[in-house]
Amino acid sequence: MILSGKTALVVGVANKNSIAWGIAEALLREGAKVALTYQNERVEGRVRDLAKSFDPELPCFQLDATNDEEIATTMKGVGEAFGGKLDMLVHSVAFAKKEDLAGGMVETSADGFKLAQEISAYTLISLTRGALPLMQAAGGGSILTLTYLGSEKVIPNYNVMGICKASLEATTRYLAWDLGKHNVRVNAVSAGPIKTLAARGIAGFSSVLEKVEEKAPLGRNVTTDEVGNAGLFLLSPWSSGITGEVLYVDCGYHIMGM
Ligand code: NAD
Ligand code: 0WE
Repeated sequence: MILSGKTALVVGVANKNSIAWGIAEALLREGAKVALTYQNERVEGRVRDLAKSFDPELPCFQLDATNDEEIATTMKGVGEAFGGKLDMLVHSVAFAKKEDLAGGMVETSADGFKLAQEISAYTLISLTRGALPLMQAAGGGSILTLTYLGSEKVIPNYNVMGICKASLEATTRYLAWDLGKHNVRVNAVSAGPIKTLAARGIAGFSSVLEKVEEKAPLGRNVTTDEVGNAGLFLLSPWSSGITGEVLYVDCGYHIMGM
């Protein structure tokens, strides 16, 4: 098992369909010790049940990623659970107001823009800063975030999230540059559309899935397991020469021009 003796903190599990859970499962399968966070009391029960289904001892922490105190408390708890060392961090967090994921881009409010950027891009910086001392203690680390094609091509209605994902991908590169000296790598997986909780509220999501089936070289949509395995690769020593990269896990959809 490639990850035996390694430790990971996974941020962004809401339920069993979450991409973050697919990544956590892959890490656990390869022998890693994993800690999870849940955003608030609303999802706490579900996340704790998922954690228990794997291991009753699996550490879980409440973490709203925009709350610096909760980041500090989480990192303290992770340090205590994992002997002061952390090898891997997964950032699988995004949010925009529902009204900003439909209609005209030109209607986007300053509040909606700032909120989406703070949650969907800035939290990669704040979580990385929180995890850095534990990764330095481990002699280095690997950080993974989740992005989407809407960062570089227009996907109608993805709107402000597309701008946030462009910002997130640039953040990935700048953090990779900054943290290389600590042997910490920072990469992103650009996943194809998947029917998760974050996709459920979105009008016309089924047509996005259908378009991929029609156009992608593999003629189908990607699964959470496939994203989990690609995430595992970028988090593990198998990718030790890769940093600042965006890896597409989308059944090839993004290569098509028509
Ligand atoms: P999901 O709803 O399961 O996960 C989103 C997570 O973000 C939830 O666990 C939620 O609790 C968390 N979150 C939101 N605001 C937060 C905050 N302030 N603090 C802490 N956590 C917060 O949906 P998902 O599809 O698994 O999304 C995970 C990531 O994957 C997101 O970054 C999303 O943009 C990205 N992504 C999703 C798809 C897709 O089609 N589902 C495709 C590509 C990329
Ligand atoms: O990143 C995402 C979605 C993230 C997301 C989802 C929601 C739904 C509920 C962020 N904020 C919210 N806010 C809510 O209130 N994806 C990659 C999935 C997605 O969303 C789309 C897509 C795809 C794909 C929106 C329009 C078009 C395609």
